[in-house]
Amino acid sequence: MTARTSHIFLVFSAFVAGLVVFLGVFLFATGQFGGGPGPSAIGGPFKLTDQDGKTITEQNFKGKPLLVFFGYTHCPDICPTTLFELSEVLHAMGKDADRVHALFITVDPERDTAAVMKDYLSSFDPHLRGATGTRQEIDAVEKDYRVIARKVPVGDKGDYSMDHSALVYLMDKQGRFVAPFNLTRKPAEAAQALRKYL
Ligand SMILES: [Cu+2]
Repeated sequence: MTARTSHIFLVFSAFVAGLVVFLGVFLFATGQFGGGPGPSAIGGPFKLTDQDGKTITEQNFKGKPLLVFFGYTHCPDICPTTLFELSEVLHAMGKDADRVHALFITVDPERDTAAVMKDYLSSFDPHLRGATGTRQEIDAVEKDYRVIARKVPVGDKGDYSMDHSALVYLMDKQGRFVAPFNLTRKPAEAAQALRKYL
């Protein structure tokens, strides 16, 4: 091997090594490395019923960014506050609010029928849609979004409240999880952040 060809060989090897590292990082970042879904795999297919009684799936929400929030209509504090804040962000979006989806999924389908959800959501921004389903359907979507929710008995008349995690999930137009959506900022700021995903 002459000095010149060995130099070319070295440069070529460095290039291939760089390519392998790049490909490895790319596959890891896109979750294709190792076969299974990565730790960031939040979301996925679902089948639920909206507040009008119509069947909805994740396919109905593709093409627009989606804000998803899990809760229940009997919630005394976190849910109404969060839905109010979401409504303010949607209002701050102006006409662009038509270009996003916002979905409130109940963790209490036994009480939150489609009709109850519809009535409850009439107090909030009209872009907010509600989803309920069978216990199995709700369990499945909770699992996919890593939502923790459990019944807590209140009094002795069979009444209960729900302890539940209260993240708002931002999904992109393709239905992939982006990040938790921060509502602890001014609605106009949150709206500006959301516009990046239109
Ligand atoms: Cu709540």
